[in-house]
Amino acid sequence: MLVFEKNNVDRKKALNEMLNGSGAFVVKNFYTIEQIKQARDIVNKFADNEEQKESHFNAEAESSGKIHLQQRVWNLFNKGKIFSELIEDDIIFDLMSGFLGSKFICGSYAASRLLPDAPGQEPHIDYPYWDFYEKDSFPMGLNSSFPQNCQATVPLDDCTELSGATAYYPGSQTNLRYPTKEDDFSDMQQMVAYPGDIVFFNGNCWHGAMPNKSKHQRAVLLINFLPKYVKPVEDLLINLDKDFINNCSDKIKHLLGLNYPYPKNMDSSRTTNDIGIGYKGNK
Ligand SMILES: O=C(O)CCC(=O)C(=O)O
Ligand SMILES: [Fe+2]
Repeated sequence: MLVFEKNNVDRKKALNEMLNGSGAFVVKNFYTIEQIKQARDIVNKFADNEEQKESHFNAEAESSGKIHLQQRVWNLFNKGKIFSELIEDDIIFDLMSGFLGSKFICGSYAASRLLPDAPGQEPHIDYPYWDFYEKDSFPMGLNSSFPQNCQATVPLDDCTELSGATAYYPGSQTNLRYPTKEDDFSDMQQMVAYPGDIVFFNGNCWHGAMPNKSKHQRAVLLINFLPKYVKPVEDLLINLDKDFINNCSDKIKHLLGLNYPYPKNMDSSRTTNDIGIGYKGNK
């Protein structure tokens, strides 16, 4: 995993690392500890007080009666201003524009909290490939030559080998395939990172949360980014009120897909000619 500081992120190297290299990189000291503390307090408040929410790849936790030791807090856009502040960073926009196209969107913005003794997840790949084990539901010829997702992980606690830092199999993103029980995971590494850091990885890279064997909680923010044309996994708009939409920044509108108007009600559109470069109409 390549390592950068906030003031020396090499965009070309970083994006190449995600597509062709290990699949992941970390930017150290990206956020202030104060920002992370604010986010952590809110995540903990929701995780402590809300009922268990849907999560994924946790068959082991479920069958061993430990599913409650891993918790999700979904749709962070409506849970505090700090979450907009963290995601609308210029460097994130620059990196995601290069990786997924300038009209990239946010597909999901959640937190994953592992309490002590939480089991890990099964190795998997992320949305839109998270059910790629049903390969016949995907187009023929689909491969990993270009990215259709990117994951960002923002540690709210120390993510160490002991506390269950996300494990990944370096380079596995270069051959798009859903991992199976028969695969050898002995070369797995962990994305060790600390509050203030942000980790980016190609969601086609085999990965999963590891067991939390420490005595403290391990919470992270999990952000899924997608190209403009992929249907987001989380319905982020449904719980956002009009005030939020009217008052949020252009970057948040961009992330919510509001700058890309499809599907559109063509019957009520007032535009008579929209898409096209217009060369025949040029005088
Ligand atoms: O919590 C983690 O470390 C990773 C979570 C993850 O990969 C997922 O839920 O898709
Ligand atoms: Fe994942």
